Amino acid sequence: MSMKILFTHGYFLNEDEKEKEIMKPYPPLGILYLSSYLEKNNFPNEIFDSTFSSFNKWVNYILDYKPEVIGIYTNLMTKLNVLKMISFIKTNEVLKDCKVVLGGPEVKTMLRIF
Ligand code: B12
Repeated sequence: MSMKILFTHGYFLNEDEKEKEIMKPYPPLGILYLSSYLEKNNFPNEIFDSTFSSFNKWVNYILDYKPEVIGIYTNLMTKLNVLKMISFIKTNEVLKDCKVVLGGPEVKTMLRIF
């Protein structure tokens, strides 16, 4: 039986006034690479791209999918949302066995928090 792996990030375009003016959002390349690499090596996985979504929709998705491992891309802009995501996961009974793995350029400061 394969593990339920989910990749996600904490960027919500709707919270980014500057980017809403420019409207040239970028795909989450890092997690897309990881996802395709794992898939190629027989680890099926899902991606929740939060860009056009909201925190509430993210919550509903997580509760429905119930990942066993969740990999979250973390950068300077998104780290507060990522902290919110982690604390949601860690305080939810349904997700109590879910392992959280962080990656991306802002992991070091997160280590100081935990
Ligand atoms: C292209 C780029 C941009 C583009 C596109 C941004 C985008 N949203 O995609 C533009 C020019 C728009 C941009 C803007 C900004 N950027 Co920029 N950008 C980059 C750059 C040069 C490359 C990013 C990239 O696509 N890398 C390729 C992908 C494949 O790599 P990756 O995402 O890092 O993922 C790899 C690993 O990190 C890891 N990984 C990623 N996620 C996960 C998850 C898990 C679970 C695991 C295990 C591993 C993992 O594996 C991946 C594959 O190897 C980097 C510098 C760099 N060389 O990395 C800066 C960088 C990411 N940017 C940075 C910053 C600060 C910004 C701005 C805030 C600048 C500003 N003041 O406006 C804005 C933010 C805009 C936004 N809305 O996000 C900083 C982030 C610093 C930080 N601590 O978070 C960086 C690191 C540059 C730097 N050294 O300062 N940026």
